[in-house]
Amino acid sequence: MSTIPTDILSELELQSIELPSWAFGNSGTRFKVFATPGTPRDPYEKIADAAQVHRYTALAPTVALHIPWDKVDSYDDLRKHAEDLGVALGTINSNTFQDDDYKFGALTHEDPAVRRKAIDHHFECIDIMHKTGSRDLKIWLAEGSNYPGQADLRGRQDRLHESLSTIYERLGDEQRLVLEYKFFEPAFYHTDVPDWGTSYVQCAALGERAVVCLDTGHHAPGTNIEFIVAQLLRLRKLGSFDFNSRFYADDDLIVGAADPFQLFRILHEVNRGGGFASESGVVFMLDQCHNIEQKIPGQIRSVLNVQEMTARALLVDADALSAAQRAGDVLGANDILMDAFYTDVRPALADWREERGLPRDPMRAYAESGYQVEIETTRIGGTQAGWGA
Ligand code: RM4
Ligand code: MN
Repeated sequence: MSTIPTDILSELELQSIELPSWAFGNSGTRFKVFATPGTPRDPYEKIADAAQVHRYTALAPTVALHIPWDKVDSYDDLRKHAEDLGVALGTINSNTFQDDDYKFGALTHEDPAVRRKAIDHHFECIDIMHKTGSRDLKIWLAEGSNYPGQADLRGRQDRLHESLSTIYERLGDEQRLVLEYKFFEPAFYHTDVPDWGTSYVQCAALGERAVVCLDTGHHAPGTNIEFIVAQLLRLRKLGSFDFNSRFYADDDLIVGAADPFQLFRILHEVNRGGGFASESGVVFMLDQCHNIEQKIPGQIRSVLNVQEMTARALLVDADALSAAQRAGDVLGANDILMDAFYTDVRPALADWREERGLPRDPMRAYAESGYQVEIETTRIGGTQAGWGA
């Protein structure tokens, strides 16, 4: 008998994880970018690689784009290309962190001309969203200061609000603004959107279609991320995840690789808060870079990790857990949660795949497919994910 009951197996059917186009380009640390053979040379090839992940897992039907890294002449054409390969275009990510004008900020800059330029970039992203059929505009800002006294912290929050309002007003009725936070980097002393509270405050001031993006790598070590998930779901402000894992800072490693138990705890709170229901609007995206491993298998492993920990989270006996909580049964409650976490769901998920005409072992099926050999021999001169492309 399967370790996963049928109702949970059918719930897993609904899972969809969005892939970042930049995961397929070369990327590295600030010390070195190692080129990987077969790297995509343009957005079309990134989408083709992303489609491979979906093909072997049925878990990744959409691909997020980053502007300007994924700029093309015709978005209609790119959209059709994606559809022909069985995937769709997803979130559009803006970029205000690679231009000299933004040295002292973009949406928060003292100079209205610089703010205007950054706002116009977001307008361009919204125009693209209309063509790609994307719902979400995701904004991560590299803004802050390095030395106490350098910047007017308070004035920058006011300008941020003003700039975000102008962008928000421009969105279509079905579109959303998703604001991502990160506790440090590239600025070292203060960051304008460092935490979920600031993102929440800025989003709440905009309106219902402004929501928070939680990147799992963007917290100080030891932060209880599942608590933030529970809180944002309560407030109906959890817009999306950027999944990855980290040992020390913003490492962008394979989700669930560093701490599978943390991923389980996060997904348990997603389940508790109704975040798996499509009405919740929560997008489960990866934000990862594979700098020494092969990129397509890196993404296949990642979506399988999310599926595996989702299955375990769905296995938590909710009634027994709340009975134990109400009874003050400290260790009993903990046991119930740990029982689900320790359940090996891998054989049952292999069966799940087989029943749906998918390979039992997607990593192996991809390795044996010949796709990797083909891209390594035919693609010459693949580019970096973004920086220096
Ligand atoms: C940031 C953040 C964003 C990503 C940029 C490149 O740390 O995670 O999501 O778009 O990096
Ligand atoms: Mn991110």
